[in-house]
Amino acid sequence: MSYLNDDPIYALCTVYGVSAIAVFRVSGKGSVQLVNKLLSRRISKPKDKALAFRKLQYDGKPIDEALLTIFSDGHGYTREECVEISIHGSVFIIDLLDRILGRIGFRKALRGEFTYRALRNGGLTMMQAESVLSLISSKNEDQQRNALESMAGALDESVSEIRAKLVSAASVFELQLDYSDDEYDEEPSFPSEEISFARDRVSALIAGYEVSKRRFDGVRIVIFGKTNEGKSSLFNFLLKDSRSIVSPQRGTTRDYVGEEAVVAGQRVMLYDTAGLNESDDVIENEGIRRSLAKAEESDLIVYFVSDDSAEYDKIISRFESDGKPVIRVRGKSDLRKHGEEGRVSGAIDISCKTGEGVDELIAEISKRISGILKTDEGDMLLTSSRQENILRRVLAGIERLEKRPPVEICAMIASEAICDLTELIRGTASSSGEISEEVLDEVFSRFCVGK
Ligand SMILES: Nc1nc2c(ncn2[C@@H]2O[C@H](COP(=O)(O)OP(=O)(O)OP(=O)(O)O)[C@@H](O)[C@H]2O)c(=O)[nH]1
Ligand SMILES: [Mg+2]
Repeated sequence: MSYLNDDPIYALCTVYGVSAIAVFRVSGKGSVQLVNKLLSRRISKPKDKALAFRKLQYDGKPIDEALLTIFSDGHGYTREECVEISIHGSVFIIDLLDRILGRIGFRKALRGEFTYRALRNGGLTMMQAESVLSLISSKNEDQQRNALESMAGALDESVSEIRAKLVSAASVFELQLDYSDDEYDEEPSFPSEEISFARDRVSALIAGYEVSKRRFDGVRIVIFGKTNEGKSSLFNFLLKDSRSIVSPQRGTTRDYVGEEAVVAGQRVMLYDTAGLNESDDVIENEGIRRSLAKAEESDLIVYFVSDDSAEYDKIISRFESDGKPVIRVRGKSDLRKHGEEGRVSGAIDISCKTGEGVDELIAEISKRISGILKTDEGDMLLTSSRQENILRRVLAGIERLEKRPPVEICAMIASEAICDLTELIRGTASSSGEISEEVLDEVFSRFCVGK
C-alpha cells in the first residue's frame, strides 16, 4: 500500500476509548458521496467548509447522531474533499462505525496519511509535517513552543534564508565561470560573507538539535580516572544503589556500566568506567580502551585527579581543549589528614564514605548541565534526524567551500548544497516534486493512524 494514492481513506482521529466525543476523519475524492450512504438527509460539497447535524444509519439501523464538518478541495487539514464525523465516544459506536466506513468504500488510512495528503496538496511543507509529529509527541513547554513555531513556518523561513545566501554565493561562482581566464583580469572574488553566514546558521541548527536530543535522552556523564580512586563508589553514591562492584583491588571495574540516574533533579545517563592503569592484561586494556571511547562521546567528564595521575591528566587536558566540559574531583578526602587536603588544581575534594564534598560536586554538575542544555532564546530547533542528516551534508559542503577550491568545484558544491536545502524543506529536490517512498516511510511511519 502506498501513500501516493488519492482514494478515499478513513481513520479514528481521537483516542480509542470511552469519551464525550470521538472523531472519525474521511478524506479523498468522493468522500462526501460515500458519507451520504449513511445519511437520510444528504449533504453536498460546500464552497469551502460547512457544518451539518445528521442522524447516521446503515442497513436500516441507526448508528448515532453526528456533527459533520465538511471541507471542499483546498480546505481543511488535508486540503482535499474531507469530512470529520463527530460521534458519541462509546467504544461500541466507534467499533461499529469503523466497520461500516470500511464496508461502504473507504480504505483505512496509513500512519500519517492525512498529513501526507496535506503535504501533497500544498497545505504543509515537509518540515511543517515533521513539526506536527513533534507537536503531538512534545513532552515539555520548550518542545511544544518549538514545534508550534516550526509548524507555523519559522524553521522553513530560517532554512530559506540560508538557502538564499547560498544562491547568491553560487551566482558569484557562476559569473566567474562565464568569463574565461583572459577576460578576467581581477583577482576572482569569494563570497565569504554569504558562506560564513550559512556556516554559522547551519552549525547553530545542528548544535541546537544536539541539545534537544540531550534534553530528551539525558546528558551523558562519564566518571573517569585512575584505578582504585573511588569511581565506582561515586557512581553508586550518585545512583543511590550499589550497582557497580567496589573493592580495594586495582582494576575492579573492567567494562563500563551505564545507568539512568537523577542528579540535581535532572535525568542523566551516568557511566562508571574501567580505571586507567599500566597493564599487560588484554581484558583490562580493552576495558581502558572502552573508557576512553565513552569519555570521548560523553557530554561531561567527572575526572578523579591524584598526586600521581600526571600521565592521565594529559588525556583530560586534551579532551578539555577540544571543548569537553570536565569536573575534577579528588576522592577519599576522609583519609587525608586535616591540612593535607590542599586542593589539586581546582579539584573538589569528596568522600563517598562520609558524603563530604558530594553536594558541592552535585551543584557543579547541575551548573554544567545547564550550560550543556542552554540554547539561545528564540533559536529554532530541528525536529527530526532527517533534517539533521541533510544539514550535516550541507555543513560538510560549506567546509569544503571554505578551503576555496577552484571555482568549478565551488560552483558544484554550492549547487549541491542548494539542492539539499530544497530537499530539507520540501522532502524532495526533484523538479517533479515527487517525494521518494523511502523519505515518506521514514517520516510518516512515525505518525499515528488518524494524523
Ligand atoms: N575511605 C574511603 N575509601 C573509599 C572512598 N571511595 C572509595 N573507597 C574505597 O576505595 C576502594 C576502591 O574504590 P572503587 O570505588 O572500587 O574505585 P574505582 O576507582 O572504581 O576502582 P577501579 O574500578 O579499580 O578502577 C574501595 O575499597 C572503596 O571502599 C572514600 O571516599 N573514602
Ligand atoms: Mg571501579
